[in-house]
Amino acid sequence: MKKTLFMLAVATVATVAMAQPPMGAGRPAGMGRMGAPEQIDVKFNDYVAAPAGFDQERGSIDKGSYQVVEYYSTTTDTTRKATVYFPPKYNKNKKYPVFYLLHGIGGDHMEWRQGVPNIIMDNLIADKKAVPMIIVMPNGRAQKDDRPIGNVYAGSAAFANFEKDLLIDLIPFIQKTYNVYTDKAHRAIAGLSMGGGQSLNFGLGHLDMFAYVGGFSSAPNTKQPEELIPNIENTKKENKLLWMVCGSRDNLMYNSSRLKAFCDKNGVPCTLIQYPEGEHNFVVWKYGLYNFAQLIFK
Ligand code: FER
Repeated sequence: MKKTLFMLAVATVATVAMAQPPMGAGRPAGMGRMGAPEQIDVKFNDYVAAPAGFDQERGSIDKGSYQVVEYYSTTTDTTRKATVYFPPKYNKNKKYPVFYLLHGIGGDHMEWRQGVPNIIMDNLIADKKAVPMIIVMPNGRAQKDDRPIGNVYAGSAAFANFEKDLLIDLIPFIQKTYNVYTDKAHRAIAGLSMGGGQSLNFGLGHLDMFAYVGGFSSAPNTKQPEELIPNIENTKKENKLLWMVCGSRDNLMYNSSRLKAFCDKNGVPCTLIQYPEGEHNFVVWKYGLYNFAQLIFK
């Protein structure tokens, strides 16, 4: 009872704090600090720091580019936006794999830009640590008005609804608009916070569509492990990568550690790195992108 009251109080404060999120870039302070302060015993994978400069622009290398694209969604019956990253020396005559990279509860198709995915990827590709790929950063709030305004927590259902938009509308749009591979071995999904929960839910829920799945500081929209992995042998056979990171100071850790504990118990290969002193912010998410991007399409 005491715990329930405490959680209610935390939830109420969170809702009030979220009522007027700041406009534009940046996210409300304290996001991710709420949620069950539950500790799950789990063995983390080793943390290896990213090299200095991994997120710094280098003068001497080829650069990729961003484009905001629009597609019609039958799910919402609206035109929706997505940011697309094209790798350096993008060539229409070459086929590319596609990585769907999802934002958090207060963001939209522009939020990931705070994490400079273009710089991180340009550097990785120049160093041959990642293969050239197209990265699609959609708006994961599948509803008619998909702007991150008002009480963004009230729009949680739209994050679940994005499963339809992604599978029925966005992926087919990307595949008919760009010269990309269409098999699951060339499709990855990862995201931060709400987008991490979506990636685990949709990625593990559609093993025929995504071979590589990542969750960075995944939020409480993450389904229970038994729901994510109802058939252990099938997941072991079909999934090529299940990779997670979360900050040691992030109260949302339990969403990741609960899945990691289940995987370890059942022999499902799974990585969870605890970012030392990490909070619910782009320090952890940039690290997630830097590492996840090196492990996919190989
Ligand atoms: C919650 C705490 C955090 C929650 C969502 C979040 C839906 C998401 C945070 C983010 O995306 O940054 O209780 O419930």
